[in-house]
Amino acid sequence: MSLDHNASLRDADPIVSRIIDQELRRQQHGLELIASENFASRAVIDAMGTPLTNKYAEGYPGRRYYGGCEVVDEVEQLAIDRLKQLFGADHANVQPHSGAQANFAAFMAIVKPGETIMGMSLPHGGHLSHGASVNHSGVIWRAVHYGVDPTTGRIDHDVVREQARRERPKLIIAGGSAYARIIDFAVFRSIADEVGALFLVDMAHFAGLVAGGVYPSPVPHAQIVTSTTHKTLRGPRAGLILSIAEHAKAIDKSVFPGTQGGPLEHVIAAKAVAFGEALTADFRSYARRVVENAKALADALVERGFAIVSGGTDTHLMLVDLRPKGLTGKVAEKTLDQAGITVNKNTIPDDPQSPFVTSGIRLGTPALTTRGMGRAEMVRVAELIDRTLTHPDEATLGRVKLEVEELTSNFPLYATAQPAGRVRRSA
Ligand code: DSN
Repeated sequence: MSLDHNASLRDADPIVSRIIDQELRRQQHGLELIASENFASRAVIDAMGTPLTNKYAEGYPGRRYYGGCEVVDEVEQLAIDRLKQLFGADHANVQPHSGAQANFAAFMAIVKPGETIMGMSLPHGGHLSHGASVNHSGVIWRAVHYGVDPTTGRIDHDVVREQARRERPKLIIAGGSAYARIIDFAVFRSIADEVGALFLVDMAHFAGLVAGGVYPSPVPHAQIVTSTTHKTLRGPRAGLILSIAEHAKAIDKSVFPGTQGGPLEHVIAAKAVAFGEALTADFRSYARRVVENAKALADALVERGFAIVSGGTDTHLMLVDLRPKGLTGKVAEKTLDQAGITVNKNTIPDDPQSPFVTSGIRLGTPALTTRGMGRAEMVRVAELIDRTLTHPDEATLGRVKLEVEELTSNFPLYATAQPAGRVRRSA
């Protein structure tokens, strides 16, 4: 370990350096199908690894509690401006450290503790931070949940309306982490208006698809929209909040000083880069290909006897019901991992198994699409998944792993990477 301030990571801390290199190699040589993951560009990663991490900047651009903020003011304002332009929002807060932080700050801004919030249930595809009992949001607020229709696997808006009329929530939340279909935001807003609730959309999963014009925007319908920045949006690991002008002050106060201290300006700089990327025509083409690939993967799996909840997907993700194959999500995740295919086990609606076992896996195409893979590769991926899960013996796992390496080597990732994960040296 060296304290030489100018030493490279490799020289200063070879242990951490080796671990980062190992993770880089894992990402380069594996098939990444986790629906919430993606590969940020070198530019995004570079922006994060900069001296902006050194700066305290509590407050907002032009209104800080520290001196020396004129430079980070510029980068934060740029991120705000690009984000507002990207989604056509009145107000943007780019400081939330994560999606869960964004949700907590947003809820605190508009709902009093003890009041009722209504979101999608976690086992039906919602999110922990939308009032799940194990999350503080389920303790601070009285949380009620809607699910999907057991036969269609889709949200039944009439059922949601009835439940809202009964429960009279102060906040209705749409969005989640494992729902593959387009959500009708106009209907949700009409339900919220009818019962006197505010409407919030958590677009963490599909934000990049909205930015790319292949998923309807929630911004014209919801008073508040939250998101992460690292999933389909392909930015750094972090969060954001958009709102109508009326809630701007309350949102800002709730993020800082309400729930966070100093903003991570190096991450905000990386958000600015990602929002700039998402404003390009190339990003629109990327978003379109993500959805095309997801449909191709779902179709190819169905052809091989897999069941997809709701019969398919409109987005970047799908939920595979493994019961017809006699497998659990836990076994499938572990087996695929051994073949270099990374997925996550996931509950399916009304899952008979526990969340640690599950009857499903969730698959997504944002990361493989970033590598440049297309529909032909999705058919190959479905075939590799099928082979692995049908014959999980050592010989098959070994052969599939070799084929995964061959496939991924045709779509290089961070190809000119420097040692220790430095994908390019910053000045
Ligand atoms: N954990 C994320 C996901 O995988 O969808 C949601 O926050």
